[in-house]
Amino acid sequence: MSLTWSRHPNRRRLLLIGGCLLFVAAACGGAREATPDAGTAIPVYDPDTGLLQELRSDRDGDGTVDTVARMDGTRIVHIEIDSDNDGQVDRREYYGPSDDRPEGIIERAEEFVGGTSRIRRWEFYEEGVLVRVEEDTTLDGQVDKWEAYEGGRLAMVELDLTGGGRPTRRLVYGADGSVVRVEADPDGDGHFEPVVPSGDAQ
Ligand SMILES: [Ca+2]
Ligand SMILES: [Ca+2]
Ligand SMILES: [Ca+2]
Repeated sequence: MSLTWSRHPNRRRLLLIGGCLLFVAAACGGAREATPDAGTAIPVYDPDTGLLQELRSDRDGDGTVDTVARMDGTRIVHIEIDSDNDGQVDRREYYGPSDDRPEGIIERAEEFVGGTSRIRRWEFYEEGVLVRVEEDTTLDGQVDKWEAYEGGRLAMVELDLTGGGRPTRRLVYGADGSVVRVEADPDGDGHFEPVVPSGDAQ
């Protein structure tokens, strides 16, 4: 079973299940290596309480730990991922308790501007499924892109094209992933009007 990390919620779910099983396997084997083999995780225990504190894994198999799950016993508190191997955390996922999943369930995630603690992307989950994303694509500290998901599917993207701090353009997506409607609110009154393609204008 692999610990490969994925943006896909269903694959992430597999990661969690896999991580817990690997934890059990590693604990039974008494693994204490400084660097985990690809696809395995190193457990780190509190020396006083004996409780599991971290699961460290090498997601890309380059011999360096890049993914650390902070644990409260067998439950994940958060996962930190260094996706570009520069020693700085690029993404942090926060987990909460779940009746169905003893390892916990993802509630939200943050992605950082390279090498800093500034957040560029916020993800929000319900029942482990992505429902909403906010993003600062221009890296000026202000959200300028909003995504809404339905059943894990991208349903709508809103964009701030004027830098005013609110959406002025809206893209509505169909079930097949294509854009079915474009709307605009150029005067910022919160009322969006359909954008008529220039070739269709009378
Ligand atoms: Ca690595
Ligand atoms: Ca990094
Ligand atoms: Ca921005």
